[in-house]
Amino acid sequence: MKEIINKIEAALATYLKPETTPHTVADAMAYSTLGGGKRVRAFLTLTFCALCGKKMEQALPYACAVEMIHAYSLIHDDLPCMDDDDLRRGKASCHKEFGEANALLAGDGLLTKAFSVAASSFLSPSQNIRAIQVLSHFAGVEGMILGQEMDLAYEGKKVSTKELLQMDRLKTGALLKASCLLGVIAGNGGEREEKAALDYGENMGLAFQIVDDILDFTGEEAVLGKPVGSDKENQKSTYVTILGLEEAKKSADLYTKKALDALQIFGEEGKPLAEYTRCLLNRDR
Ligand code: GRG
Repeated sequence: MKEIINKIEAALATYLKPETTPHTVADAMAYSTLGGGKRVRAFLTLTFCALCGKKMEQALPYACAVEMIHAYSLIHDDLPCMDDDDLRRGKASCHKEFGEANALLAGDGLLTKAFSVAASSFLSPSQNIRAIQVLSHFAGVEGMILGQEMDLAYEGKKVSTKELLQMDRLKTGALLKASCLLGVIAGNGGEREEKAALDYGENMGLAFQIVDDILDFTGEEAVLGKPVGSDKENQKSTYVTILGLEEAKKSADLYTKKALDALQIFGEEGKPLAEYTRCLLNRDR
């Protein structure tokens, strides 16, 4: 795993080399993207490519594109007009380090660059076009952005489990789903693999967000690298604030199990990803 993560870090660093564009916003983009984060999304892209029988390296541009979109979402999510968080990945959040306007631009820069990275990958033009469509659909106004809109609209309101589920599916699940699907596209997988990637991403995404909610309640700021208790402070609707800790844990178990079921089609080859998925359920950051 360490080897795979190193490949991702190295590829991201080549795309975000400050010397190619030496100015504050480029520095802010590199600051928020490099040297932090678990790289879950990029890891999924590379892994699904390998599960389709191809070298995982060929999915690196798509994996970096999805990590850039993720980094942009975190920068914007931390802004005072959103969650107003000062700490991210164990260091000052982007707007605390570079100022609000530069942080906004750094997010915009990462979002835009992600599409250029996907478009100029060495895969076929039809794969690149599909990858761009997938990224814009799942990260866009029908996906992650809509989820974030719901998150803001639900602040201070009592929401149903169904509404909560839909918000999480979009806010967090959509980009994770896209990460898996991008791996299948890079690996030239077929309908069967695409379906497995979507099923896995859907359920793993829900489990991932529920654990994120649990960590906001039970985690330690020093380990998490971001503030704890911010959901309660911001009157957010989460699995923990709505259903309580025990029910939240049960739901995370349930969706992890469903995610693992989706990997069955890969047989033995799917076992390392299954193990990784179980580790995510028990993560502390
Ligand atoms: C367009 C102004 C504007 C804002 C967009 C879309 C958006 C803001 C925010 C996305 C919503 C969001 C941040 C959801 C949380 C998803 C989540 C669980 C993030 C944490 O992911 P990890 O744990 O983080 O993978 P690391 O740091 O490990 O990469």
